[in-house]
Amino acid sequence: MDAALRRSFDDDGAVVVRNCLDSDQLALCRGAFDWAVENHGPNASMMFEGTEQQSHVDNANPNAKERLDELVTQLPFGKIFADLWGSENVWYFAEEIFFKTGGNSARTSFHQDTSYLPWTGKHWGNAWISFEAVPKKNSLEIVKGSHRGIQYDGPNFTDPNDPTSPLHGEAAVPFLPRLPDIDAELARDPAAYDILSWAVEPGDVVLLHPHSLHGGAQTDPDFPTRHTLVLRFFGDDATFRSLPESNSGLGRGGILFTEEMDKLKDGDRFRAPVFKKLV
Ligand SMILES: O=C(O)CCC(=O)C(=O)O
Ligand SMILES: [Fe+2]
Repeated sequence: MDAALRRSFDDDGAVVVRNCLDSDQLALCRGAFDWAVENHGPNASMMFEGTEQQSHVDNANPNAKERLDELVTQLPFGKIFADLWGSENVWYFAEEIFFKTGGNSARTSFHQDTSYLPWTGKHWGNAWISFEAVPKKNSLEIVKGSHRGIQYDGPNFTDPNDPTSPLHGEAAVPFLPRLPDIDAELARDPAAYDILSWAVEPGDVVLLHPHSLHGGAQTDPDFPTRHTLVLRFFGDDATFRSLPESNSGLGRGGILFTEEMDKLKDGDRFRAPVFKKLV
């Protein structure tokens, strides 16, 4: 792997890999996406439910696990993340589905996945795979270098007009600071944050560290539909870090793989036999 790519991931928290997936691999990913939309799992939800801007999200569908564990053996991410992180081992965590349609889906508000998932460490990565040619204005956006920054509270994705409405809230232990309203600040001053985003073609994949502040741009009449499959991976430097105690509805280990998370203590290596080892 190109040393520059490794350095960019380390410094910036995200890189784009052009032509990462060939057409056969992309077709396998699309098959998994379509199956997931037809077969909602217990964690499926509507982002901004009940508004015109709602969009479909599903996360770690247990009914898709076998199929996705098989899929990731056909994809290059084990090797790519081993090289990108400098990790001896790479495991697959699970998928997330983002389906925005109707030409008016709100953006996925800026957030860190680590507000919802009990994770810390350097060796974490999301592979963001979209099946359309996505213009830059509708693509994933990452605050450059924020994977090295503090942990914020996450948005609860209930009100598209309030992109920072807190998930854990004031009473949470430990308290996490409320997110800045990155979109509002950028509207006032485009230089307020250094934002990374790329126009992508089918087969290009954005790799990002899930602690980075990131958001998925809205759809609009020029680009009405986005189908995105996110696959998450971790390596040697991946540690369990419990979520705040709060009335968010998430337990200390989140809502995914709770049985496995219950066995882990703060500071334990993030390991469980349920996660498929790729490298
Ligand atoms: O595609 C999106 O809208 C959001 C993606 C995201 O949040 C993620 O990859 O974790
Ligand atoms: Fe995310």
